[in-house]
Amino acid sequence: MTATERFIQPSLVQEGNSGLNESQIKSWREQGFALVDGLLPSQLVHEVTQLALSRFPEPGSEEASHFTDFGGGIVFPDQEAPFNQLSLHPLLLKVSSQLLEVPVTELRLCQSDLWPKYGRAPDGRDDFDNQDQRIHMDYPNHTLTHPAPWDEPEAVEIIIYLSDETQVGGATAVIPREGQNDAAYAFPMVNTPGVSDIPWINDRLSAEDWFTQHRPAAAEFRRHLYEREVLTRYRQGSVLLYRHDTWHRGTPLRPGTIRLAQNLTFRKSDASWISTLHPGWAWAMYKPDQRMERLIGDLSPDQRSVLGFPAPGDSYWNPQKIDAVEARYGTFGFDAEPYREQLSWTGLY
Ligand SMILES: O=C(O)CCC(=O)C(=O)O
Ligand SMILES: [Fe+2]
Repeated sequence: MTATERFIQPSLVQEGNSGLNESQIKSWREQGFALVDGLLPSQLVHEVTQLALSRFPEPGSEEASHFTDFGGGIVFPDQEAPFNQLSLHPLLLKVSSQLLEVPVTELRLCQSDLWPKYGRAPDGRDDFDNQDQRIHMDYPNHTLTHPAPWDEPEAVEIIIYLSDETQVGGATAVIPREGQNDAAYAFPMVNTPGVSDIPWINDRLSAEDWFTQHRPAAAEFRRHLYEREVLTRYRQGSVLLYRHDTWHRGTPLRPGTIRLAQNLTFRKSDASWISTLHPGWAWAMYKPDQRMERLIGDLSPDQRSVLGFPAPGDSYWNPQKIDAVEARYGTFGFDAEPYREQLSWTGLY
């Protein structure tokens, strides 16, 4: 394959906010990913991009040269609304519900962070450098167990790109799964850093050196993975839908550039072994700016349920609890009606 053939272009989602089309769903279910465009409103994508650019160092600056790994990103819930709105955008919830085949109320947000990646020359990269990543799966730092068999997916992983690949490079490389008997995806999937006694190395050259020295058979297996890579030709607002058990990696950016990407995971509510990646809602409720409380007030009942807030009709609710929660959040615009309505429908009260 030539380099241009290895690039894949995003495909447009269905019109009228109807989410993914059949072939996008099939691509995610069978190959382990779908790269889509037109899902998210460009105005909101633009606002979040501007917000992020104002928070992170300029490319080429001394400060930027210290961003060689993760951390220091914007995490959910942020003090500014656009980031939170994008994290819980109804169309992200819709596509996750399409892919996992559960109602939105049975989804849980367990990651939303936005981080910058800066293009740098190849010299001086340490083991943890994220510029030229080793091929990997993401599950080792998300789940306490091992991903369930392929046809029982428990989570959707998402990258929202806020930059343009033709300007900054840094495509995500993905290995399309080729059917039930694809050796690359044979169960259990353990030839990835951070699993068993394989050290958590991020940099491609260091990681593959380690495999060559300590696990020659796995090194050979991984060499075949690299040969099968396809590259995402993303634009600003493109969305990569993938999985914790999809082989993939970040590839180098053009030196002197910045790439912004937001990573999210929605899991099924009963998959409690998939952990929330960042400090989470509880620490946010310790902030004097009351960002979490304001957010609870603003969200729809479906969006709240994705944070673990009981949905209307949940057996948690009774009139006393609804009154109490309304007393807590009423000043933030919380509307208790949908919760009351569903109570009366159950006929219990
Ligand atoms: O940078 C990318 O495109 C992918 C990043 C990634 O795979 C990761 O951080 O685990
Ligand atoms: Fe990854």
